[in-house]
Amino acid sequence: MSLLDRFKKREPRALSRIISYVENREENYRKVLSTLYKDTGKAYKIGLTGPPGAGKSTLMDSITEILVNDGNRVGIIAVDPSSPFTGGAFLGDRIRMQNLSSNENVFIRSMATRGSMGGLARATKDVSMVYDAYGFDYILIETVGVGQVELDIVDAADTVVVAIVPESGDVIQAMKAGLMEIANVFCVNKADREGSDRVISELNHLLQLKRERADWGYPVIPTSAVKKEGIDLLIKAIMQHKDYLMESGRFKANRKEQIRKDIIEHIRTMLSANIEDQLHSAETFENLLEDIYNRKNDPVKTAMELYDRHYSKK
Ligand SMILES: Nc1nc2c(ncn2[C@@H]2O[C@H](COP(=O)(O)OP(=O)(O)OP(=O)(O)O)[C@@H](O)[C@H]2O)c(=O)[nH]1
Ligand SMILES: [Mg+2]
Repeated sequence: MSLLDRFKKREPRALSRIISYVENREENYRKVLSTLYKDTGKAYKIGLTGPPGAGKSTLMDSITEILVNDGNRVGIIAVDPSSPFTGGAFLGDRIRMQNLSSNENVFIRSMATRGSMGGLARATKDVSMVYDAYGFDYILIETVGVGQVELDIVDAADTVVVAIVPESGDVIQAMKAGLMEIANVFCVNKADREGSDRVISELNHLLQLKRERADWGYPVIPTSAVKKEGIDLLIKAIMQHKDYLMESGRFKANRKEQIRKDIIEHIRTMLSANIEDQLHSAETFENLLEDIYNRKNDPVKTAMELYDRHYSKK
């Protein structure tokens, strides 16, 4: 049986192989993705982000448990842009998620920085597509909300949950990191600790204006991931957001916008991979460099001419 056949039969090892294949950008990986596309479109994607240590992995664990008990298949992507290899925090994540990883309806993949940061966001989207084709009902993407890459990653989700904790300054930190803009649902985790009421009212206050201007309520849900409290309400809020997206037509609009970005991103990656090859294979390139160095030509004009010759179809 071919790898793709085994994938279609939902063999976890085939899933692993295809993910690695796509992640490592192996030859023809685009063809594989393209073949899989027709089987996608059924999974709902939930992004979970927030400051380091907010309890995101613990939340994912509790959310997954409920979703799986309801008969869903769940694929998890844990992104750690700061870690160049799988270790440290991931080890903790793995131990935490041990119960789940032995469940046949749950699949967990950790992803660390590979090549460029943009590459990580791309790989996350590709893996999420593979998950979708495999037949997961929900795809959960965890990432630390600290930079643009993370924002790009959650941008590929349908519902974005931002988790913050009662530690002082967390709301302000979240605002600075741009998390307030991308959140659809807020979760104040570690609500078993002191100070959560203050954070909740701070958040509610900040969201007042946003709520008035929108037709979505931006709920704030207190949770305790370790005590498994409030998780059902958090899931309910996520499902309400899902319904809201579907009924308002925003789901389709958002997905089409994601597709648009995807196409442009694929083309951009192909072009930039190709551009150096093209230029270096041109015999005259060395002469061009010499001429530019000697001020007989200039880099801008050269770039425009080369672009016209290689890429623009008039
Ligand atoms: N008191 C309390 N502790 C919690 C709660 N949720 C998580 N923790 C603890 O907080 C620590 C960090 O939890 P993680 O789930 O690893 O947090 P994270 O956001 O995934 O962390 P990074 O991925 O490293 O950014 C762990 O020691 C958890 O046990 C909670 O609701 N209450
Ligand atoms: Mg984590």
